[in-house]
Amino acid sequence: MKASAFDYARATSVANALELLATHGERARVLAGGQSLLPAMNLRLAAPELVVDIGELDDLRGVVVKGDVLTIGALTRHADLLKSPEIAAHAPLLMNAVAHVAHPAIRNRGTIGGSLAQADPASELPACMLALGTTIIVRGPGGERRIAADEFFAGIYETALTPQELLVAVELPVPPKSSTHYFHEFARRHGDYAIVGLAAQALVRDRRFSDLRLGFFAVGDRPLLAKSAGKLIDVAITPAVLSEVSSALDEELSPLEDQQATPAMRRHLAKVLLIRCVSSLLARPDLCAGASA
Ligand SMILES: Cc1cc2nc3c(=O)[nH]c(=O)nc-3n(C[C@H](O)[C@H](O)[C@@H](O)COP(=O)(O)OP(=O)(O)OC[C@H]3O[C@@H](n4cnc5c(N)ncnc54)[C@H](O)[C@@H]3O)c2cc1C
Repeated sequence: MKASAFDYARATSVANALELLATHGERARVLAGGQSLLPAMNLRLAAPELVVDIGELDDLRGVVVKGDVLTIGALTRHADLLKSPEIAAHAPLLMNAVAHVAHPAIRNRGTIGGSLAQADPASELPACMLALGTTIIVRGPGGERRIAADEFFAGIYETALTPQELLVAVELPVPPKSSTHYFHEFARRHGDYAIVGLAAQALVRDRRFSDLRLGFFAVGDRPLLAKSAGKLIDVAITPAVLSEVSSALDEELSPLEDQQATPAMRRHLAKVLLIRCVSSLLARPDLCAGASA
């Protein structure tokens, strides 16, 4: 199938993109890498009257570290994240996660801003943003808004963005050198969307967590920052504690049914991931053997 007819405008600046979006509102759609928008248009799941191409706005591209803040421009491609020394040094979780986003051809075009604005609940990067405590920076007719990642994702393909707004960057606090991370997803084949996945960032002292952020994906209509993680902070982790946290996590999940898995299977896999994650972050294989999923 082919997309229905649409007008095309190549934005010459962020201000120009915002003008176009302000004038055309819901009839316009932003085009970044096109890896989600163009298939949706070809399938007639999206039919914008105007496509605003921001692909040449180079000031929205790149990774910068200033003090203890890492800023990633919205147009930074997945492939750029994989190659960035700043990401390798300060946000290795992202590097692990991006390797699971689709395939090289898609990663060469797809952008971080596009992935977050698309808000697919099975996407890797939104869950990473929760785990990393990211702030999402958005510009619109009223100026700039800074939105915490856990308030940005509002449902399947839904975010806090209005049709007049542009996601311009994300800001991550640079994690302490001693912090550690975990990423894993269950997928039918490498590069497929996850059946269930987990992106985690932690601080471990004396074999206890002093901080632990668990970003689950494909477990509901949006990525989930698990509150149950709080029960693992500053306590000795035993199989019994882990089992209690697994049960609490179950309450937080609202998995959806699709062709890949039932809600029961997703709940089970999320608990398996939780236990493997904790065991791996604490370097305690005994927890995997001792705790039941
Ligand atoms: C075969 C295939 C497999 C895929 N597998 C995965 C996968 O495993 N994991 C995964 O996460 N994704 C996957 N994707 C989806 C895609 O790679 C991502 O959603 C992402 O790369 C899209 O980024 P983009 O720059 O191409 O966004 P676009 O397609 O250009 O835009 C996506 C949406 O975001 C909006 N948008 C884009 N940029 C902005 C901005 N700066 N401000 C406001 N709105 C904006 C657009 O209007 C559109 O609604 C897959 C896609 C394909 C075709």
